[in-house]
Amino acid sequence: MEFKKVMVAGAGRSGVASTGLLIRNDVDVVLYDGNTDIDKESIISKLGGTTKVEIALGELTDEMLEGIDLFVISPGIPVDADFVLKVKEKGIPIWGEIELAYYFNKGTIAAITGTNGKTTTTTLVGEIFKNHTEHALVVGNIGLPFTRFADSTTEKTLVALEVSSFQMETIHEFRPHISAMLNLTPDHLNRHYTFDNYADAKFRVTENQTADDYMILNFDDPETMKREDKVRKAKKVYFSHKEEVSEGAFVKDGKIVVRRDGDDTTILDIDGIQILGEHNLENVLAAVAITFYMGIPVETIRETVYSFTGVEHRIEFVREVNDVKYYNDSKGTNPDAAIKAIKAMKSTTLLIGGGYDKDSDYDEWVACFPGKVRVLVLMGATTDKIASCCKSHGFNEIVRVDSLEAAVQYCYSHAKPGDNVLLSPACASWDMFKSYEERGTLFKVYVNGLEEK
Ligand code: UMA
Repeated sequence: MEFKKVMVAGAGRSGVASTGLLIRNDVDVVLYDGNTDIDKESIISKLGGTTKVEIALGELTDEMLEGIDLFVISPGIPVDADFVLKVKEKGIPIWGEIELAYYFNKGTIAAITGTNGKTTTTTLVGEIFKNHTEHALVVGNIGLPFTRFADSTTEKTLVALEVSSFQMETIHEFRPHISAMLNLTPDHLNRHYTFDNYADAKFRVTENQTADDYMILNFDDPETMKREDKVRKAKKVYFSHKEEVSEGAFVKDGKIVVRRDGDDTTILDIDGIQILGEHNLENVLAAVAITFYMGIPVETIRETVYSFTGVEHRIEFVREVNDVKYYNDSKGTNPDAAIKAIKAMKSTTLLIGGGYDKDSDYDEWVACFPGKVRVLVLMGATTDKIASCCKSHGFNEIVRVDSLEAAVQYCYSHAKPGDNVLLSPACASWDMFKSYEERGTLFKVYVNGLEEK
């Protein structure tokens, strides 16, 4: 590597994986984190007990930056944080984890972004890749850092990569062969400030693509299509469940068809899809388009879609207790995702919501409660904000609790036979939990502990 001494900022999943990659490739690394409570021993043990890393905690000083010729930042660190601006002023290049992984990568990448559906689509694309070749990787924002595996890729590797807006803010040369924009609704506005900034960050996924590459776009999503001229060189491919597109995947007579250069190929029957809801049909269409243009045989795509049952924490059925169904949608971390979960419920629902404040607007979410949500059980930092939004919509069935366990207990005591209990917070988890996975896993623990009456 052309860099001699690299500082990796953020000692979470992303930073630890980037540090490991650099150590494996004989680069000197300083792993930095602003949090002084971090246990150095546990980081070293995550890195396999290496002695080759220096760990620096607390305020970032000039001394710590001495000799550093590259700064790699984790997605959770804002690019306008004071210490990052200081690094920029010193003229040290700043890369995100995805750029670092790309530097080492030799495989062919399908990068999937958009506000919602990323994890389901990336997982399905990954399953299709895995059924086609033993050289498949499913990585990125999905929870497995790309840097953990980037240096073990070969020309044969197919990479299904979920990318977030945060990860796209810090790319330079990253160039996926296929990129996909699933949809755009406001999210992470506390970091990006405006919806346009957020959308621009996501569209950077195509900025280095060439005429040999493809960008897959959701034809039914107005905010995506409004910005399609951001696709400069890549060939544009669409997907739609509403109409026939000139190039790409669509639904015709109950089947998914791909039209490529004017030739139609029937891929599968939509009746064979097991994951429910219109949003999941969109995810399947996207996955079909991505894998078809990656050159995967139709039969592999079809068989994998037919056997795919969805991902953890996304409208995941947990259990039925006393004739009440419990669903874990901890991945419903923004209002748009949470609306989809409410719409997927077939009967009245006790909804558990609230969490970390990302400056979201909850109006549309609350507006879809009538006729669906009987009670909203609120917890977390956004409790007051959501409660006042409910009030302005005339929705008064609100209960406040101070823990997820209390929320589950309230629902258990008050649900009637035939009801659903849905954890779909419309907020990130970071005020009370480490991650949405931890929130969802705990929810399942509490639900699995409930007794039949
Ligand atoms: N930190 C600082 N200074 C700061 C902010 C954070 O030092 O100003 C430190 C924290 O003390 C902590 C570390 O940075 O030790 C945390 O790093 P991180 O927040 O980047 O978390 P990771 O565990 O590395 O996880 C990140 C992604 N997290 C975020 O984007 C917030 C994970 O996405 C991703 O799976 C992982 O890298 C692997 O690539 C999660 C996510 O919530 C799932 N993503 C958002 C979303 O999907 O909506 C974008």
